[in-house]
Amino acid sequence: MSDEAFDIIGDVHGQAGKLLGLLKILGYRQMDGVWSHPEQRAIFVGDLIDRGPRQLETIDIVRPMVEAGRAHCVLGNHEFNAIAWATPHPEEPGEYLRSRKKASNRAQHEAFLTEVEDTPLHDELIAWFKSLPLWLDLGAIRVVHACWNDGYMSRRKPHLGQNNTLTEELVVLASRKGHWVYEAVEALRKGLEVELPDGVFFHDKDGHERRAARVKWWAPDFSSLRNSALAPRSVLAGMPDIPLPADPRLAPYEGPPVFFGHYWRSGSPEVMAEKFACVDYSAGKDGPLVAYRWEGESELRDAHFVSSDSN
Ligand SMILES: [Mn+2]
Repeated sequence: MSDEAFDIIGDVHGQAGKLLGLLKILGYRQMDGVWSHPEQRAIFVGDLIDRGPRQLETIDIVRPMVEAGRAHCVLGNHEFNAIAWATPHPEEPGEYLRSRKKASNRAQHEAFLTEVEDTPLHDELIAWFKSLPLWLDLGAIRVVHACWNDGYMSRRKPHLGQNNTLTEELVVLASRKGHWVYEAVEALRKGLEVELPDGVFFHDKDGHERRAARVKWWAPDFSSLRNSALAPRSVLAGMPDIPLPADPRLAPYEGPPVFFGHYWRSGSPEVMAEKFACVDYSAGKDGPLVAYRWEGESELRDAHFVSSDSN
């Protein structure tokens, strides 16, 4: 058991106003220019950037906290995309690991680019993103952006930099569809997707036929597709009631509580299960920024969530 206490803070997505509001509610104060708390340390689950109106201000709050040892921050899919956007493609001259030719790639990254493109700060921030760990295992708790998966993590561990960071080589491989590193990074940042048996499909909320389902990796068992698929209720109702195909990646989780972000939840914050709390309540859209105040408990409780105002 750790004698430390942590506030695990959800995806900020450039909403510096919500972040400042939440830090104040949590009792943080500026000390020598760094937001600090006498007893707590903060942990950010990633996705600091994109979407919101105050990108640099968000980083200017979080980065000094991390550098002063007042906070940890793990890498989110938006930071990963920012790295890939900024990294030249090794085999295609003029291209980048995340293609700049695709309008949707730029649109998703526009708020950040507007504030940093063509400035030296851009390179500096990309270097900082590369210093963020993919996951944190603090003994008494674990933190990852989207998905804790022991199999993927142990396979990647030997290839990672110190402190579970991406290496230059991994950034390239993680952008190569079909490579196992790509799949591992996708899973950790976005969640686990399972291929359905031949001929089995369902319709997603837009009516598209889907032959793979995203699963709740925190599910207590994976005996039924309907019980472990991550989908709106209306979609679940139309899913075939079949057992999930056997998949070595799907194993019931064993370990200390896991905190994560990523899932754009809404409504009143509540734990997913005894050991699992998602702290993303859509601050990037119109939701509040949410934190979970962890004070040593091994069974997580709804009453420990703290929310900012929604603006
Ligand atoms: Mn996010």
